Amino acid sequence: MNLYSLFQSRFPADGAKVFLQHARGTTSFGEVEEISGRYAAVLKASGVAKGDRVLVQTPKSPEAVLLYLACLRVGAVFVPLNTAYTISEVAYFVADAEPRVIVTAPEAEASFATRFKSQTCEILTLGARGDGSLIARAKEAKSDASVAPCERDDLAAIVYTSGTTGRSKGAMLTHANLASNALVLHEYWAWEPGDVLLHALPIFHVHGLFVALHCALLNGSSVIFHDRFDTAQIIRDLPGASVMMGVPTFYTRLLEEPRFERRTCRNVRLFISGSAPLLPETFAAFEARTGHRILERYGMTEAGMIASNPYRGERVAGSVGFALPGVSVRVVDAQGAERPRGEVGMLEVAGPNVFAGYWRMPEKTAEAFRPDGYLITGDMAVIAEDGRISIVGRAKDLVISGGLNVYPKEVEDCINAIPGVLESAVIGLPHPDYGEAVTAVIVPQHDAPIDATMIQSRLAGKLAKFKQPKKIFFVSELPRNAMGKVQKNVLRKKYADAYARPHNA
Ligand code: MLC
Ligand code: AMP
Repeated sequence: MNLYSLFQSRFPADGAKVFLQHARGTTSFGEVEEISGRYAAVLKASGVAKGDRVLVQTPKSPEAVLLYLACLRVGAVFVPLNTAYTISEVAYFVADAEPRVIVTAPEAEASFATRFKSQTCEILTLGARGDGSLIARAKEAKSDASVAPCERDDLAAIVYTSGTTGRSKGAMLTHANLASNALVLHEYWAWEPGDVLLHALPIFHVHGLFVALHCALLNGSSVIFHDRFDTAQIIRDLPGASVMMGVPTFYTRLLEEPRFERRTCRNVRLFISGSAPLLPETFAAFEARTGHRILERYGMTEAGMIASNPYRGERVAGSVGFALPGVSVRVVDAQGAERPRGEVGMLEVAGPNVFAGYWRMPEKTAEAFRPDGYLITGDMAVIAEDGRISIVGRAKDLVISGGLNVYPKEVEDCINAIPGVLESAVIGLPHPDYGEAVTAVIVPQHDAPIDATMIQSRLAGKLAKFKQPKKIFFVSELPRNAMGKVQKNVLRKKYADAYARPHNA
């Protein structure tokens, strides 16, 4: 079944019910049907057929949500990109995904047209205010009421995740992957009629796009739709919401604000956190301030949501709860042998939520799976006797900053290419706002006149801002083990307090 048909089957009978409530007005469920049908007609007129990729790098807007739904309706493969990516980064995704249509912001149209003129694809635009050529054409189009029939394995989206090798991989997610995960979460988190979701996450990642929006769509719920996370606006709108989802940074930022209090949360029944570890201190401080125990869940792009603390049972700080219904997990040793309960090992997962592999990378797909079909997550975990899971570390060299993944290898490659740099190591260090902050430790070539400002300016055009190091340290050599491997744990220890707040702050 097409995922859109599943949503459609749950839309409220009253088409006037508001789906998105946003700064420029509202979008009703009736308008979702009508306008996504118009966008679908525009996409088809641009030559998009089932299976074609539509690559989208636009600011967050209600229209961008409808564009996603339009892609589902056509059976096209939605390829969302972080708005922070530079055009050099986008060029990689365009070459890899070979989209039939690219949708970008109006202000980026000229540079996209120049850069991608050799591609056989059409460029449409969609701006933050609902402007752009997509919208202009949609106004002239007749809404296409059809929904492409889909098989289980048909792709709904390709979501790029960076890799430990520094090259991004496109995770292929099927209609069945997304539908199964959405249905399970909707049930597990006990969505109720009348629930209102406060949405401040970006919509280019699984958290904001799939986890949050799919639950609301399945519930026929209204969504208070913010274009970004802004603490003051959240405090203003939270009293009208019953569910909020966020990365841990959302919760630490709210706690920084004295105006955020129990009264602000008077109508909320559920706060959910994920995408990065929620510190037990944040969990405790949030409960003390609001009376709410944040429900932490765990997932990854390749598998959607994997585990969650229970809605009614005990929510334990530092634990991500239990494998979701229909999802199997196990912890294994370095050889892949299953470890007993209570022991640390690599977490592996299987189930209908697990993706169909990496786009055009069969060897990377093979490396990601065990022969029996379990996906190797790269996360280290313990499963207790009762099945409760705690994520205790990462085997993959990855930094998660404010819920955004940064692969050190990609940043190191860029730094090492700068003249005057001998080598570098990029690490994540504890940060009070972002959880972890990207940090570079650089060995200059002998007497090379390089400094942090010069390195930052060289990285600016190449890497998205969130991947750029927040601090840079220079050393004469990197610590290595007997095998010659850089000991990042030694560096993490040495610079552990680099972002610590002064005690009297
Ligand atoms: C923005 N900046 C960041 C950053 N976000 N730097 C490091 N880490 C981040 N996450 C940059 C900005 O470009 C800006 O640069 C400067 O840092 C300060 O910006 P800010 O005002 O702090 O940024 P803000 O816009 O407030 O964004 C912070 C944030 C945002 C945490 C609200 O990054 C965010 O919404 N994160 C959520 C990411 C997410 O959805 N992850 C889910 C992935 S799915 P300048 O130019 O000002 O110097 C997944 C699976 C799962 O992981 O389990 O869910
Ligand atoms: P992504 O590749 O962006 O989907 O990020 C997935 C990764 O985020 C996982 O493999 C984990 O390392 C991390 N992650 C997500 N949720 C949690 C959580 N609740 N606790 C710890 N790590 C998490």
